[in-house]
Formats: sequence, structure tokens, C-alpha cells
Amino acid sequence: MSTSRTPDVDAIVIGAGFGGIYMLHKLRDELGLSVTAFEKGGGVGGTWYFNTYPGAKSDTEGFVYRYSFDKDLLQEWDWNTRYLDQPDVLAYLQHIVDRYDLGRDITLNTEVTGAVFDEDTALWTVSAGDGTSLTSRYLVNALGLLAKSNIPDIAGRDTFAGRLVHTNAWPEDLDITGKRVGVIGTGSTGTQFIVAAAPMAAHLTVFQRSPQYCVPSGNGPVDQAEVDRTKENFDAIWDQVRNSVVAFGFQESGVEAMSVSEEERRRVFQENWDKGNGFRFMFGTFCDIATDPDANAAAAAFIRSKIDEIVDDPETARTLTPTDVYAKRPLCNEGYYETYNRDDVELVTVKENPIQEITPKGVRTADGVEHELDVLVFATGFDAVDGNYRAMDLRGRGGRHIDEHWADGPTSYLGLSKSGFPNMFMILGPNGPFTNLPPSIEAQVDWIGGIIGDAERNGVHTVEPTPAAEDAWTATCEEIANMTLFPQAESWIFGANIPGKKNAVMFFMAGIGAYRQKLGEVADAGYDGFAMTGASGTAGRQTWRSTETMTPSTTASSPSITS
Ligand code: FAD
Ligand code: NA7
Repeated sequence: MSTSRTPDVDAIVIGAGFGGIYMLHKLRDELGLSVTAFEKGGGVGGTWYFNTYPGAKSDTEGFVYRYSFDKDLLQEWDWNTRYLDQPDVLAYLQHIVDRYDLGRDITLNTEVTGAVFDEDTALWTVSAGDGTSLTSRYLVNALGLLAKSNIPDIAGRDTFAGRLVHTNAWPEDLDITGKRVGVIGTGSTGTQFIVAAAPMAAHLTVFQRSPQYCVPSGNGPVDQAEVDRTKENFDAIWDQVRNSVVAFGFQESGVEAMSVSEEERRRVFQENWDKGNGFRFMFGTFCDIATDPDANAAAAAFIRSKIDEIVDDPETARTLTPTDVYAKRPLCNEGYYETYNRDDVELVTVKENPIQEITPKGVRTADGVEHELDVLVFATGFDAVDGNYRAMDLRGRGGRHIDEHWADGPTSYLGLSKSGFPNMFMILGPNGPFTNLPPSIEAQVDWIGGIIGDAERNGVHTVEPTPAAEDAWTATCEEIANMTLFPQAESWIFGANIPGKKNAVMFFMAGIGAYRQKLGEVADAGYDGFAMTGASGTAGRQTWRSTETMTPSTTASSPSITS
């Protein structure tokens, strides 16, 4: 390894989704650093480049599923539906890249396979599969938390004679019109796909492992007058979003479910069912659906009663009805349960009738039936949060691999830095906020830009969190998660969807307002919890907060930070 202290570039960013794109702009255009971004895909956009399956869309309302940093663009960029379809989000991100001429510093089709820190030079060496190798002082991982596909190892998988695809790698040439389609998985992705695929396919077979609580999204056209009103209010909207809990653009409820009568509860549930949106149903109805078992049971019972009303066939309704706690990522969709009233949609419940094998013709279940298919879709989700980190040969001080650090589950300080990995930052790293993600990405990018800017100004050689700060943050995240009901449901949020993956808390669940407040406090205290070398004193204070209001959220649905 070179012992030169002069790097090829100041900073390397890995990934060109929402996170990497804004990070590149921040470091290059605002801080004046030389930056190279590497992206595995053949285009920018991350999630929105890869997930082109029928029905792919954001289920955050479109007006807050975007960046807020470019106020002019907020006024210029129009929309005409409540939720943005995948092509719309992709077009938006491509526009940002063109607008800031970021493409010239993004190397596409290049998967980073290794990133190693050299303690002698304090440089990162980043290598790609094609033999490319580049050194930098800073490394920012914007690898995506829902970006590494989970492809279950089902017997006979490679024997299927039709097309077998994962939703996160939908082939450009695949048209399911008139085909016999099977789908494994009924999460956010699966439910989107099912609703869109049913009218296209000749026949759709849904292989469901766990039934889902799904509420209407309320999607529909948005007229220009509403777009104009939203644009006029963007300052207030972003202020509310940044200081809210889930950052979805609605006011979270402050009312406890059991503090009102049963009739009132049902009225509130119905009102929010009619408005639509999964996070609104969980956090906008009452403040304790995610924390109080009785409140949760009431919300779950309401959704179950809707399934009963909507689904014609009682056996199908029974199969679709969840009985567990309502504590996975809340889902919403346009007519999910209604889809099962179609004659050409068949539901197979693999808990009762397991998949035995995939055959050349389709899927054979334990009852001996071979479900014949032309296309088999794995909507089986992701090795979330740390999956893409572990896929790289990522090594910090002493050559220690990230897997060694994360033997008991992935940890971080503030969801954006890791002890033993100097000058390395993460966007949406483990124990970052559980929210609508673009506002949290912006908060992290702004903050990372702040600390790097201050390090540059103060001649800081290395900056990294202390193990103690990381341990304390991990404990805080665990404590908060355990105040909620989420750990009681098996899902990707805790890594339960990947066989053999250690269950761990992977999110800060107290909300974006509390998270931003913590970031502000850390910066104001001279980067409390970070160790720096080569500094001419402390690294100074950040300026990023001064432009925005920093009122922490006070709604009861946000457990308070206790450490
Ligand atoms: P990504 O968009 O995942 O980008 C990460 C990039 O890093 C990818 O392009 C990947 O190729 C690249 N990369 C990873 N490893 C390497 C490597 N080793 N070398 C080179 N490149 C690498 N979030 C919401 O808040 N609201 C929603 O409604 C919503 N809907 C979603 C719908 C779908 C179908 C999916 C899959 C996710 C959705 N999400 C949603 C989550 C979504 O991932 C985030 O909102 C956001 O797009 C994340 O941006 P990112 O830049 O952090 O990650
Ligand atoms: P999810 O939410 O992890 O859903 C994956 C689905 O696939 C879920 O229904 C799983 O059942 C099912 N699954 C996974 N493995 C298997 C096997 N081996 N057999 C049968 N069924 C299986 O992923 P999504 O992509 O839907 O959503 C993740 C996030 O990404 C979401 O927030 C969106 O924003 C985008 P299970 O429920 O585990 O029983």
C-alpha cells in the first residue's frame, strides 16, 4: 500500500441514490472537495433505478418524498398524483444529477468490493471489481438500507424454466401481460406488485407466508390548485417534517387510543382509513398504536374487520387476516384486499401449505399441487441496513473487518459513523432514524458535510466516534425500540427476515425531531463522542442548524431519549 499522504481525491462516495447524490453535491459543490462517486448500477437513482416492477411506487406522499435543500426546485418540480410512481422518482433524481452536473463525478457500473483504512497515511483505499483502486481522505457509504436483495434458497430454484426475478432487479424486457405469474412475498413490495399485476397477468398465484395489515393509500390525482397551495406552504411543511416523528408530512396524534370511547376510536380509524397512508394510520390516529398493546389491538381489530367486509370468500378472508401484533413497517395500497375477489387471483398460504420445491414448470406445494407458471417473482425483500456493508471487504483500524465489529449485530454512533473506522461516514447506517427517508438522509448529509467541513478548516487528521459513544447510542436505540411493540413482530426491521441473521435493533425509533436535536447537541458540544487527531484544538461548531428551526418533537408517540 502507498505511504503517500496525498490521496487521489478528497472524498469517495459509494452509491448514487438519494443519499449519495446529495452527499456528492454537498462535498463537491458546497465544500469544494474533489470527489468520486461509485455506483454499481448502470444509472443513478438507487432504489428507483433497480425497482421497476409493475406497481413500484413510493408510499410516502410525493410532496415530502423529495429533497428540501433546493428551494427553487421545490417550486419548479410538479406532480399530479398523491404518490410518485417509480419512473417519476427516478426522473426527479436524474434531474438533480443533471441540474448540478453531478454525473461527471459518478462512475457507473462499478461495484466497490473493498475499502480499507491505512493507519500510516490516514487514507482510504477503495477498490472495485474491475481493478479500479482509488485513495481518499474521506469515505462516505451511501449503500442503501433496502438495497441488498434477499433471495431465499428454495429447493429447485435454479431449475425453473420460466423467468425467475427479484423485484429489486426487474429486467427491462420482462412484460407479464397475459402470463401465468407467481409471486412469493406479501410485504410492501409484494402488495404493490400484486395489485398492479392482477389485471395484467392471465393468472396470478400469491404465495403468502405472513398475512399483512394493509390500509388504503388514498392515491389519486392531485390538481394544480393543490400543488400550488403545497408549494406556497413548503417552508412550513418542511419545518413540520423536520421536527416531527415519522417525517411523513402529517401531524402525529397526541391522543391515547384508550382515552376515548370505542365509538370515537372507530370514527378516528375510519377517518384515517378514508384519508389513506400506512404511517398516517399507525401514527396519525392515536399516539400509542406502536407502543400500547391495547391501542395496537384496537387498530389491528379495525383492519381485520375491514378485511372481513372487503373479501368475498370467507376462507380467503381468513387466510388474509393477520392475528399477530400490528408492528411491522405499516403498509398501504390501492385495493390490496379487493384484489383477492378476482377470479384470476389465487392465494396459497405457505405456512399451512409450504412450498416444497420450485420445478421447471412452477412451484410445487406440500399438498402435491404444481402451480404452473411462466414468471415467478421473488418479492422477498432485503438483507436490510447492514447487508451491503457486509458484502464489501470493509476494514478499519488494524485491518479489522466490519463483520468482526458487528458480530453481535450492526452498531454505529448516530447512525452515521463507526468507531474504528476513521473519516468514514454512513448515510442510513445502523441505528439511524426510522422515518420517511429523504428528510433523514438530508439531515445526515448536512451533518456529515458539517463535520467534514469543520475537520478541513481545523486541520483534523482523523475523526471517529469513541467506542463509549457508540455503546451509549446503541443502548439508547435498544431502550427506545423496547418501549415500542415493533420487536414483537418478525420483520426486516430487526433482521428477522434473513435466516441466520442475528436479531438486533437497527433503528433509532424516537423520530426525526429528536434525532436532529441530538445531532445538533453533539455538534454544539464540539462533536461530543468523537475523537480527533491532528487537530489544532477542537473542531469547532457546525453551522448547519442555524438556517432551520430546531424544535424537538413533543408528541406522545415519540419515546423520549433517555441518555
Ligand atoms: P439506495 O437508493 O438504495 O441507493 C444505494 C445505492 O448504493 C444503490 O444504487 C446501490 O447500487 C449502491 N451500492 C450499494 N453497494 C454498492 C457497492 N458496493 N458499490 C457500488 N455501489 C453500491 N422510503 C421511504 O421513505 N418512503 C417510501 O415510500 C419508500 N418506498 C420504497 C419503495 C421501494 C420499492 C423500495 C425498495 C424502497 C423504498 N423506500 C422508501 C426506501 C428507499 O430505499 C429510500 O427512501 C431511499 O431511496 C434510499 O436512498 P439511498 O441513497 O440511501 O439508498
Ligand atoms: P419485506 O417487508 O421483507 O417482505 C418480504 C416478503 O417476502 C414477506 O411477505 C416475507 O414473508 C416474504 N418472504 C421472505 N422470504 C420468504 C420465503 N423464504 N418464503 C416465503 N415468503 C418469504 O420486503 P419488501 O420488499 O416488501 O419491503 C421492504 C421495504 O422495502 C419496505 O419498507 C419498502 O419501503 C421497500 P414474512 O412476512 O417474512 O413471513
